[in-house]
Amino acid sequence: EFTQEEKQHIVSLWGKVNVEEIGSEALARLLIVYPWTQRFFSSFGNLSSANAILHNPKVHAHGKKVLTSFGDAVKNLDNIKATFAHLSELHCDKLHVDPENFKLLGNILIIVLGTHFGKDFTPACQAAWQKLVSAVAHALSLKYH
Ligand code: ZNH
Repeated sequence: EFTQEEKQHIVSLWGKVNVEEIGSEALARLLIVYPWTQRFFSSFGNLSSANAILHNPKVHAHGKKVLTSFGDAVKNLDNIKATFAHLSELHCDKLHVDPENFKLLGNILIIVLGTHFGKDFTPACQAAWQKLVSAVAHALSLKYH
């Protein structure tokens, strides 16, 4: 559960987020920092170097898609589990993504927000976002069986 103050931190920062820019950087960093995550994206073409990943148009498009979907959590802070129930099933049954990866992406997202927003990403703001990325990772893992 989020306090009013946490909700404010989350919503106000989200209002400044460019989902294309932050989403593509977060996914690219995931693939660079944790190279074993590349196995899920074998259809994305050239992922052979950090530079190739950073400039790969499919990585950009998918990063935007994932962060846009993440935005549904921001709009449904009181209802995150239900919001991601369907996507949890999809990632388990069809995509076979180990849920550990949701935690990795969440932490990478925090770092990208930190690099983009600098001092505006205050400790209190980070605390609220840290809670959010955990809640999303948890919600996405609930349908695993
Ligand atoms: Zn995911 C897909 C979301 C994480 C992997 N995804 C996807 C989609 C979405 C998402 C919306 C689309 C679906 C359809 O189509 O229907 N994700 C998401 C989110 C998150 C995620 C929200 C967190 C936050 N994912 C993730 C991770 C991984 C993944 C971490 C790994 C590493 N996904 C994936 C894949 C796919 C997806 C592989 C498919 C792609 C293609 O297209 O092929």
